[in-house]
Amino acid sequence: MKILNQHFTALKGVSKLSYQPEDHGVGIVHFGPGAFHRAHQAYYTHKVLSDFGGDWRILAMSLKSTQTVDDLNAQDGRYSLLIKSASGENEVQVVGSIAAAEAASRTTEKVFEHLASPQTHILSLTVTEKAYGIDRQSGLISHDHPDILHDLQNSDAPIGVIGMIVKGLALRRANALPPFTVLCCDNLPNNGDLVRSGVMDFAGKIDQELAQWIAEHGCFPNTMVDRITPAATADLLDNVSSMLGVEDKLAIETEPFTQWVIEDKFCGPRPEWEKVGVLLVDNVAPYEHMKLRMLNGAHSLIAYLGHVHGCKYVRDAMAHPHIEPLVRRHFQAAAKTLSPLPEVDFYEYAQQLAERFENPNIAHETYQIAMDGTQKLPQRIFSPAIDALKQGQAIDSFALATAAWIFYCYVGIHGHSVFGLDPYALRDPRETEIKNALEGIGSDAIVLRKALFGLSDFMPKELAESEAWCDQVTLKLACLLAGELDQLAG
Ligand code: CS2
Repeated sequence: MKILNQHFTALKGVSKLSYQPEDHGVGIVHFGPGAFHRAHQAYYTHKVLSDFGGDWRILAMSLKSTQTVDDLNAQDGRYSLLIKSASGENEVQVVGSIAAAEAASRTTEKVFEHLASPQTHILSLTVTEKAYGIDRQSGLISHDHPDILHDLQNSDAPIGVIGMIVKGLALRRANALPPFTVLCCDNLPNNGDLVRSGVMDFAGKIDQELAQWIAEHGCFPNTMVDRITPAATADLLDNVSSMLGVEDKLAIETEPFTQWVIEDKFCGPRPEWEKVGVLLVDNVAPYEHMKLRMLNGAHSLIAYLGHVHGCKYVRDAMAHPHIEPLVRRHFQAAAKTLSPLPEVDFYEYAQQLAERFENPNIAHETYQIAMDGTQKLPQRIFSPAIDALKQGQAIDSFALATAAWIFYCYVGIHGHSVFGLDPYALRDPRETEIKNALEGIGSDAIVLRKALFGLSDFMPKELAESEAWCDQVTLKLACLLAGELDQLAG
């Protein structure tokens, strides 16, 4: 939308596009063009296009929603990214790396056309943890995931992530092209390896030769992605309209900090992301552990404690006299479970995280982060807890995060007269199971703890069988139920 760009260019503090997006071909297909993608991968690729050019525009596909797709197409893929620093200085960048968008619920024709084209080299993904339908323990596809079930029966017309990746790869093979690199950018442990494993299992079930070809030629680098990006709200869009004098339905706010670490294991060409700040490494695991355990783990702790204690935003929890010390303690507990990373001081990283969380200009809702707890806790809280147990380190902060999640589920289902909270939706794919488990069992901490530990394939054996772990979670939960937040730091 030319108007968007012209309006922006007239305003002070707005970086206009320094390239003509239409001059650049599409080289990437991306699934999941939500706020995070637009603040992160699309931003890095935009910087490459700005500084170095290349045919690296992105064709974006939304699996579930149609609104973002319509808005993207109406704005020619352009949108403004508001980078809000703690000091109050805002920077606005117009991003031009998204070429067009499609909604899977309508048609996937253009997406598969691009996936089968020699010009496309990468399929990147930010679809959230729950969308894949891969069992985390076995790495095999989950036969109770609706998309997987559908796609196994209809592999030519898939509706889910894994089915679509496999169809895309099958088309490449049929066209005698090398595979595209599958770049998973979701907060999952060993995200590339996990997706490879699910793809291999799915492909093996529909076409053995295809599975063999993927095994030999496929590339699924692991990645670590980081940029705090709240979901866009009506307030944000109003602010942007009045600030810029133009309506931008896709505007998003984000923080100045951004990080992307990728294993340099691509099947073909890629944008020169390393020239715009991306770290290309041999092994992402230590970075990923650091981020998942310190940032995301603390985020989950904040989300569950904060939401029930009246902290609407992360920054409010960081200003809460009892919650803030617990967050700082969590950073330290998580850091103790990590292998050293050359040139990274975990203490400084923790300091930086606290400052990022405190950013007064970022309105990151605790309720947003609280979503999908069953999908997030395993890698953020349970894995470091298992390591801490093995190494004889303190587990109380991980036990607290787990108790806080149980308490959040309990309050969501029953409400809480002491906190004056009405019930709320948990927004978790296992919400019904959680509800059933907590139905009519009262409010005793042991009983509640046992009920949620009993969810199938949820609590790892190492923790479920640890008396110390079970006791700690029960103890913390009892404090929360009694409204004794001030007792938890001890
Ligand atoms: C958050 C993440 O919503 C959540 O679960 O913890 O989205 C977090 O903001 C990002 O991973 C930061 O990079």
